[in-house]
Amino acid sequence: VEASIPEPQRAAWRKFTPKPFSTTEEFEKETVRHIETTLARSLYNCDEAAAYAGTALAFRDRLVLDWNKTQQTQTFADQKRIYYLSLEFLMGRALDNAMLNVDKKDVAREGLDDLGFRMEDIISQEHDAALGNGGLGRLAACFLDSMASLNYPAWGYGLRYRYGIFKQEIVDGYQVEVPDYWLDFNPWEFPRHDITVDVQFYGNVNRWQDDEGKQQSSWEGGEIVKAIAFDVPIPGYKTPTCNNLRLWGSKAASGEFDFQKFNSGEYESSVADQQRAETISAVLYPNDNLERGKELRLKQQYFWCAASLYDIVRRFKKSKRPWKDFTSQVAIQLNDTHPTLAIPELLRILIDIEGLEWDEAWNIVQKTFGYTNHTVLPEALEKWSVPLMQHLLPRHLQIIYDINLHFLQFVERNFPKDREMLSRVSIIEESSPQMVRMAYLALIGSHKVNGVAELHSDLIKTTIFKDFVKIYGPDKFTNVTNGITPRRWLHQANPRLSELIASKLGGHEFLKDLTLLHKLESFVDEKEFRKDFRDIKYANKVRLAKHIKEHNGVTVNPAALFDVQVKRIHEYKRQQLNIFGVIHRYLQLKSMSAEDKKKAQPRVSIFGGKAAPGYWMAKTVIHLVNQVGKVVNSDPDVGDLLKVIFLEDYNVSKAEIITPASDISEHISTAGTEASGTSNMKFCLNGGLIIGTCDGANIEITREIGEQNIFLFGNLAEDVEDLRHAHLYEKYELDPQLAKVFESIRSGTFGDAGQFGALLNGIVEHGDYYLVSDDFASYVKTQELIDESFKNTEEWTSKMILSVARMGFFSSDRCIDEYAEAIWNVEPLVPKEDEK
Ligand code: KOT
Repeated sequence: VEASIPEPQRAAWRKFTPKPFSTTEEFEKETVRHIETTLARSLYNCDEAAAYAGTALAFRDRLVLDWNKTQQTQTFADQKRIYYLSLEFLMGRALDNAMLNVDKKDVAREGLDDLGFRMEDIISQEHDAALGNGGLGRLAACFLDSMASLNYPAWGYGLRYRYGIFKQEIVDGYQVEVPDYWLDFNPWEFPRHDITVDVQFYGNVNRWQDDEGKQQSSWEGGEIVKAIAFDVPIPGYKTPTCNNLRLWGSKAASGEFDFQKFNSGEYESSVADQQRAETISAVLYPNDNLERGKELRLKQQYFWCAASLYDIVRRFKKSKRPWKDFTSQVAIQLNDTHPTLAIPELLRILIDIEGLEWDEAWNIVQKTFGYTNHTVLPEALEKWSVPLMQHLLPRHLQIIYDINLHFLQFVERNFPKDREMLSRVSIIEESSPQMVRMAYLALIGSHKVNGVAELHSDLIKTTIFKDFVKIYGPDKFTNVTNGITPRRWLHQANPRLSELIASKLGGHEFLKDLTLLHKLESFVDEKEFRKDFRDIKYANKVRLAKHIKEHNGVTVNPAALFDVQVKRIHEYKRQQLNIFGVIHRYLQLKSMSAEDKKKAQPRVSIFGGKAAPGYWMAKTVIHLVNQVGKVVNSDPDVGDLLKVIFLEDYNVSKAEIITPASDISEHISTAGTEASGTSNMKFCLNGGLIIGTCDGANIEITREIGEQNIFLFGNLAEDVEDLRHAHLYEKYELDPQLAKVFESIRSGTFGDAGQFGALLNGIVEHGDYYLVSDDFASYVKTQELIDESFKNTEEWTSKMILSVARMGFFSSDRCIDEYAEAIWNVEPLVPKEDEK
């Protein structure tokens, strides 16, 4: 308020408030101005990179105007805000999205054409913002899009990694990781050098009794690292709402200590301090569904939680409201357990700094937080060692002990006969060293816990959180099935399909209310519509075929069945099942008569995805896929009947090309392991059918689109435990067709068999934990069914159209409305014009 312009001067100010461009001419004027002044280039010196930069800056100006207005409205409205804390935001490119959201892509296309550039070339200049690993990070990005599009007052908080997820190169069939330095030119972030937070690490805790005899604690000493805010505008679709994503970067706090060092000739060591501080936000940990307990990761987590909470509390305190109002102003959602330290941090602020009593502080904390669980995989559940936490965050560890004490006393009172319960539910695991169970802490410190698909939300209640359902009752637990934003994953990635749908439904309203897609059902028998639909799918496949030709040097026939599995490489996602199925197909083709080959359905098997750098088994799978491709793609016996492609460096912008081009995509995790999956939704929304297990959101997709429109196979989640047990303790026989596949690998058909020993032995000798053999026959049979179904073009077309028509439920807009209603208790707020 102190910095606002006095009333008498506001008239002059308002006279010059910039106006957003609207015509082609105005767009060109803004773009050329930016190229010639902001970028200091000219028409003699303007490549595609400069044209991208000029275009991005022109659109950025537009966003900023809405952004300012939105933030003003939110500040003055003084109503509850959502804070979405996520260590990952997998945003992808921003320009295309910005152009579509402000509904000016056609204007820009025309303008760029006038200036001598093609829209597609300009868009592809942009570097992906790849601050995430996979589904969890992309979900956060879809949620930001939906919250803005639905006008919810919401902020995202994350880390500004200097290096996002590594770039994947395939060298001799192996994955090689290359650093992803993405910040050379990033017009979408605004450094706020004036918005900083000092974050403390290490040190020790002083405890004393104050004059009234009350126990006090304070955290002293240690070191300070500075957090600097970088703000990214998040535009909503066809609405003036533009929310904020605040990413924290780390810098050394240049206090006197450094200054002294610097002046006393310790230049090098003062620079080293600087660099050490900056490493906190240097790199995204490249593990999906895996936690490795590294100290730097814990530092990242606290750094980001502390900076974000300081910021949230600072904003609340400006309102001059009493603390009891905090929960009517602030809702914080924890994206998995990564931000769980926000719980003890808020308690520390309220108790140590603001002087609240424990009970009042605890009450505020519990009402403020909601926790989303994304996985039940044991190796992904976060635990931090007590000694590490004692060292890095001594006061937080004490607070965690206090939370645990109160909690265990509560449990003891309610379950006096169940002594075992206490050790089972304790936040502290009594191992050596002791460990802090972050999921328990997140659950205890939140008022709601949600899973991300129905099966998953049921599973967490019967497995990892079983005791907690007894303790708190079932109402603390809820389900919010994941969704995706139809703006990026339909309108942007598949503009022709979006247009076709709009032509049938009388406009693009469905992009704001995806359930309107159901109206497509009435056109399912219309001949011309069916042809248009197929033509679009074909054109998208031609585009992907071109990409494959350029990047893999392999010619694929766009008329073949495109079978796609793109996602992080993980044993539980079972890319190995897919590639074994491909080998099975290859062996069949090799032994087929010329007559039979004529009847065979041509197929292109497309894989893509990154393996965590230390995950050997996943890297082996990548290698096997590439080796199989090498053999199959050059085998004249096979020709167009089978091609095997590994697409390098799968990321969001590549997904935008791949997703609209599938006939079938694979979502084939061992039942009960994939919490939801979200790419299943993307493919289906684009008229790609699914082969999948009864896992995650596949089950709800089946319910929505009808079981005749999806290809399900394999064992059920409820039988997995028994099967695993049987493998280990009863006589175990490999599936005979899979055995043939293994024979061919072992005989060296795909290169040095030694390379694949561990992969095969995991199945043959070590219990086949992911049930590859148990599901193989059913998988192969289902793939054969797909071949037959695909040959029947009319049948297939109906399946595609009905799938799209019935996918309305899976919009992330629906998710956000569910969170807003059941967890956050917040209302939308539409930005107002500054009153004149
Ligand atoms: C866990 C630890 C570190 C990094 C990522 C994870 C993680 C990712 N846990 N679950 N996920 C995925 O989240 C998606 C969004 O909810 C789900 O669709 C997917 O099934 C999870 O595997």
